[in-house]
Amino acid sequence: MFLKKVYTLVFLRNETQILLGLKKRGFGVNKWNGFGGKVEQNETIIDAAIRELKEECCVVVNKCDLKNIGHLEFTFEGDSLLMDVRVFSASNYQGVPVETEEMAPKWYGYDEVPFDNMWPDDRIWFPYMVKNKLFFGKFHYKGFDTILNYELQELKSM
Ligand code: 6OG
Repeated sequence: MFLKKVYTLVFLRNETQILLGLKKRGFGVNKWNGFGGKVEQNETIIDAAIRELKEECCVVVNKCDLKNIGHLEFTFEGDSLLMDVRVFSASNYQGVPVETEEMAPKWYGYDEVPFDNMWPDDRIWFPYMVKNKLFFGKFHYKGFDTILNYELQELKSM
């Protein structure tokens, strides 16, 4: 039996670039990733996505501009936690991303994404996001560097 916790993960994107943040503390420290975190009790997933993006890089996004593009499940050998991560993309937002205590933001061209300094799963599902395909993936890790097995599929709808 797994203890499931829901998380958000938001990527700001335009035609040529994607915004990543270097995580400065906590889970995934020193890795580049999208912006997000745990959905709190009595909070909708969308509201959590908006809150975390604002907290982590001071950008405001409207509900209607957040597209749910993917769903990822992560489990770790010997751990009962199942991280249920809802992935969003937005191209309309207000403000300029700035560094916070949690994240240092940086725009990357799609051909210069720093996969060597990201979660290993990203290399596998990013191509779906870049090609605007909806996706569902499950990744089982040993430690934080090794994927023991995974499944990934394109979805027709979320
Ligand atoms: P906080 O603990 O900072 O939320 N996250 C992952 N993202 C990717 N790309 N791969 C993983 O592989 C991940 N595991 C967790 C979800 C953690 C943030 O990190 C994401 C959240 O946005 C294992 O509150």
